[in-house]
Amino acid sequence: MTARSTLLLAVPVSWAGLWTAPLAELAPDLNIVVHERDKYDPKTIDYALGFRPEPGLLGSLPNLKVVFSLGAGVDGFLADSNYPKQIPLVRFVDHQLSREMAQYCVMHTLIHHRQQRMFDGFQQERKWRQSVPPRHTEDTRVGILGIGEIGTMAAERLRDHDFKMAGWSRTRKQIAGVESFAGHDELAKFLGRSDILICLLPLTPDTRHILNAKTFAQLPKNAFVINVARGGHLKEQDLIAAIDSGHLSGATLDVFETEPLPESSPLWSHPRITVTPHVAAISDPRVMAKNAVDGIARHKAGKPLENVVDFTRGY
Ligand code: NDP
Ligand code: OXD
Repeated sequence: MTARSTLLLAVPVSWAGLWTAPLAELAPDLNIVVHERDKYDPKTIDYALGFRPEPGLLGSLPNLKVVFSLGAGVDGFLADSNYPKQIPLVRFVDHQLSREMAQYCVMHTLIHHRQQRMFDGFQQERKWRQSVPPRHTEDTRVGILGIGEIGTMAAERLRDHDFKMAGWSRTRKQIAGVESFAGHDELAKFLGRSDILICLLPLTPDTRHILNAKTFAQLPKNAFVINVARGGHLKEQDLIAAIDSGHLSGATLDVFETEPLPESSPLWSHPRITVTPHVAAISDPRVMAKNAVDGIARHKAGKPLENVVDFTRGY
C-alpha cells in the first residue's frame, strides 16, 4: 500500500475487535477507525467496511472511494435511501462462505428428507419404530430460488446426493443436472415441481415477501420450505398458516424479518418449524479483512474491483 489511507469500520463497537486485529496485521499502513468508538473527521475516510451501517453514515463521508460489505447480501446498505450510489459497493464472495451455506442447505434438506425430527420424537418417548414409509431421493424435487454464487454450490451438492434439482434465477443457467427456470413467467412451473424449496435470493424490491401465501399455494402438498437468505423474503404469518392448514409439511428458518427473533415470536415454538439464529454461514474475519485489503490494493493500483454491486439490479 503506498499513501496512507483511512478505513472506517462501521460495525457495532463490541464486535469491532474481530476485524481490527486482522486488518492491522494484513495492512499495517492502513489507518483504521471504528465508528462510534473513535473520533474522526469524515473528510479523512477513504474506505468503509460494514454490514448494516446506520442510515446516512456513508453518504456523510465526502471523500469515500469504495465500500466493502462484510456480507454476501447487501440489502443492509441499500435500505439506506441516502446510500451514495456513485461509490462502488463490493460484496463479500467467498468459497468458504458458499461452502458453509451449501452445507446448511444439504443438512436441513436431509434432516427433512430422512424425517430426523420424527425419530428425535421417538427417542424422547423411547419408541423403537422401524415401520416408516421410505422416501425416494430421486423422486424428491428440490428447487432453489436464486442460483448465484451460493445457490449454485448448494444445487450441485444436493444434486450429488441424487435429489432432482432445479434453480430459479433472472437469467437462464446451464448447470449439469440442475434444471433452469428463469424469470417471473417460469416461477409457477418451478414452484409446482419443488417438494423442498430453498430461498437463496438477495433481498431486493422484486424479491421482498416472495415467500407468501400465493407462492406456498403453488408448491406441491406437503412441500417443505428452507429460508436461508433474508427474513424480508418471508411473510411469517403466511408460512404459519400454510403449515397449520396442512398444505406445507414444515420449514427451517435461519433468517427473520426482526433479528434477533423476538422471544414472543410463535416461530420459536412451532412444532414443524426449525429456527437457527442467522448462523448458516459464519465467515472468518481474517478472510473478510483480506477481501477488503485486496480490494483497497486493487483500487489504489487502478485495477477493476471484483464483485461490485449493480445498483440497478439491487444485488
Ligand atoms: P448472488 O448475487 O450470487 O445470486 C443471487 C441469485 O438470485 C442469482 O441467481 C440471481 O439471478 C437471482 N435473483 C436475483 N433477483 C432475482 C429476481 N428478481 N428473480 C429471479 N432471480 C433473481 O448471491 P449469493 O448467492 O452470493 O447470495 C444470496 C443471498 O444469500 C445473499 O443475498 C444473502 O441474502 C444470503 N446469505 C445468507 C447468509 C446466512 O448466513 N443466512 C450468508 C450469506 C448469504 P441471476 O443469476 O440471473 O442474476
Ligand atoms: C451474509 C450474511 O449476507 O451473513 O453474508 O447474512
